[in-house]
Amino acid sequence: MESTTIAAVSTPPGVGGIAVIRLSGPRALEIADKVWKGKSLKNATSHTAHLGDIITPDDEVADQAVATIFHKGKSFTGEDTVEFSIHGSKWIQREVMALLIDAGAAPAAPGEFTKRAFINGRIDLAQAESIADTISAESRAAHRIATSAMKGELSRRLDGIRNDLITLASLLELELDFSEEDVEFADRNRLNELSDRTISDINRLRATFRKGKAIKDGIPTVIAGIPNAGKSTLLNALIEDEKAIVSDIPGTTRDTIEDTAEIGDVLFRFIDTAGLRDTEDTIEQIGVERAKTQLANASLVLWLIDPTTDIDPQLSLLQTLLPTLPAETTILPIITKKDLQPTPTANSKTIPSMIEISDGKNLMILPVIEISAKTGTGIDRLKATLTEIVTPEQSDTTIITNLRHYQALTATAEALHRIKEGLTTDLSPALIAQDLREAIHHLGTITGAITTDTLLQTIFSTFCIGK
Ligand SMILES: Nc1nc2c(ncn2[C@@H]2O[C@H](COP(=O)(O)OP(=O)(O)O)[C@@H](O)[C@H]2O)c(=O)[nH]1
Ligand SMILES: [Mg+2]
Repeated sequence: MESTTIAAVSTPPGVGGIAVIRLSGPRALEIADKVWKGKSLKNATSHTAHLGDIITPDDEVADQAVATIFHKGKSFTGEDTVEFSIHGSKWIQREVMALLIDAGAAPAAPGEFTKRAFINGRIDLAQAESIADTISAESRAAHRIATSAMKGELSRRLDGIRNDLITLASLLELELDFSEEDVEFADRNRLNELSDRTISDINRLRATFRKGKAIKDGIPTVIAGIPNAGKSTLLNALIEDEKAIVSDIPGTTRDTIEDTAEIGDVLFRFIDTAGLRDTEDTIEQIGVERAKTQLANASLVLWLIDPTTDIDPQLSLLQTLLPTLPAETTILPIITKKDLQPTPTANSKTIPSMIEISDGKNLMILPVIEISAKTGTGIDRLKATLTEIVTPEQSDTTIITNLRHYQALTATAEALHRIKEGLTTDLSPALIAQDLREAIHHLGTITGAITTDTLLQTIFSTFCIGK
């Protein structure tokens, strides 16, 4: 149990209608009373709010405020907590903080309230991390994933897996104690079965990471194609702003331009790129290289095809780029400028409804979406398609978005694979038990059943002050 009482402004820096200062620790009520004129806060019931004045030691009123009381064991941190809602001027915030510190409180470190909630057993580590994710969520989908983890869904799933492993480990340990007598307490088939089940459970979770992270940060969606295909016009239409310069001069966009938009609950990070072509202009060349780097990290590629000029070279260019894209990347071919008369090839005046591209091994047949970013035709249809592609399967609500969790799951799976291998090679129970302990350890680091000071320091130092 911490002995200090900490205080911090929990609302964002700057001026607001009100600001909230939190005070948490064994002396919270006593310190609060020192700066308070009104009903005694120490004698107040938990979960009650009180109007009063915050006063200086000279009895001068610093602000009129509302104090909300939460008693030890019933508060977020698990400690006695007072939340002062004060007027949100910068001066009042500074003044009230100074008064609380004079009265015996210490300024809270980043994430210290949440860290105390963890240390006092109110939440586990994965839940604590998801609080930070909830605060930074920029779309309904990211928020949904974070709150599900915050409520403990991920933790419950991991605890279930870990408990199974612990049961088996204790049977194996028992066997080691009786090693003279050649008994088998831990059924090898069961151990093998459990390893299989756990590995596939863990792999299911691991498989959600890429998508989970993309949902959290915004799905990287690269808009690419030849110069003048209409990329910047489409970016502006999708983000509903005039962020990128549009002109009929090929090579106008020479750097990548990014912005996000929430479409159907999901945040997309749209990246407008320089048109791909061989160019003598050195700055444009750098832009083309940057476009290629973006493509190499894309979840989605909107490949824009200009139908007012021959489309065949535009399709071959896509084909050439295909091997540089991640295997999971989804490509959406989009024919632009639907409002204009197309001349797609020398021989044909009609637009194909499907295009075929091949990466050398597999032939992909992709449906074509036609749009006019200028008139808005097809933009809703494109948005609907984007949402369809990325909406997470409803069947699996537990999604990993945190690299630390992903790495711990990977290490757990590796230890389980060693167990399986050990079972087939009749490895000694002592060594199998060792791998099992390792699997349990790695899994435990996610929820914080196993932690170190350094780990806690790393996690909570990324939080903001006041959380
Ligand atoms: N008529 C028409 N012109 C378009 C459309 N989209 C883009 N353009 C024009 O095509 C030119 C190139 O557009 P821009 O977005 O800068 O292309 P980028 O080089 O691919 O970024 C500009 O003159 C745009 O106004 C469209 O849907 N219809
Ligand atoms: Mg452009």
